[in-house]
Amino acid sequence: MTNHESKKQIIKSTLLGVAMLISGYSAYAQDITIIAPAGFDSFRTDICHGKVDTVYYHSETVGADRRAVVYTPPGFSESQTYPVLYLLHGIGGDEMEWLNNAQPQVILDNLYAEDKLEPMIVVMPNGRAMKDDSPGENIFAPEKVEAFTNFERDLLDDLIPFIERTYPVINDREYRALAGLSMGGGQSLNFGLGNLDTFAWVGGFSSAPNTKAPEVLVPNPDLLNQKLKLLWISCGDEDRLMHVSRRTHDYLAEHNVQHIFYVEPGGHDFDVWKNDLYQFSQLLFRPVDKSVFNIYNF
Ligand code: FER
Repeated sequence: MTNHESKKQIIKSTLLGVAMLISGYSAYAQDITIIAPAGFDSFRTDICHGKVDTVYYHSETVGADRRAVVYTPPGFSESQTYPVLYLLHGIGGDEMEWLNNAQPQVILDNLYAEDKLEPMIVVMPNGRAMKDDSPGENIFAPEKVEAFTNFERDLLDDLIPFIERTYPVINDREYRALAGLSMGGGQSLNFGLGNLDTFAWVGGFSSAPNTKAPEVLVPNPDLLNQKLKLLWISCGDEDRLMHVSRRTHDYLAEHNVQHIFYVEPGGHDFDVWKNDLYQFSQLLFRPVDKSVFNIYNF
């Protein structure tokens, strides 16, 4: 076992112990796996697979046709309706980043095979709302960073309406989730918490400094408790951007906003984000027991 693996194992055992103590060894606690088990991201030939497509939507915001990647679950049928997770990339990425680095379709297919996931469509857009939406030579160029902010209008006014015209989805805030990694985590918190009429499930994975200051992000803490089904904030314990997640968590805790704050072993990388997708996706579009949120806090 490598150092990293043994650390993960210790944390996993400790957490399971804590979870079992809290819940009095209930069956529920034993279902909670805080670190994704080995093989969660391995392609299996013995199960059904979802489908990954590239789509183009017209963006009035940008004045261009824009690309997005869409995953539909195994057994997808036009005669059913589905909730949607909008899943955003980081500062150096684009609409292919999740696909190329995490193979989310493999993680999700495996979860479906174990009956651990509500059927949902996952949309992976390009979060840089500008005509040349490639990362470019300087990913921190001011116009590139600004385009991440401008994506709020593209998402709300162009992409979501396109998805809802094109796919059999449920057009309701309780059936829309927004999550992302790093720069996309900041976008998810900013746009999700800023548009509670559109989203009820919000996740920031290793959120970047584009995340609004807590008092700007959450001017009305009570409203979050009323409206959100799930607010998820996670970060690797070795991530240099931890201060962003920490300050957001501290403010939420101080103002009694129910949320998950999940610190996991790892840095600013896809080992962490794959685990986040594995954990977060399983909570979506199902009844939420907010009283177990604290088992993720350690
Ligand atoms: C910064 C550091 C990191 C920042 C953004 C990032 C906008 C984004 C990192 C990522 O998306 O991986 O100061 O400012």
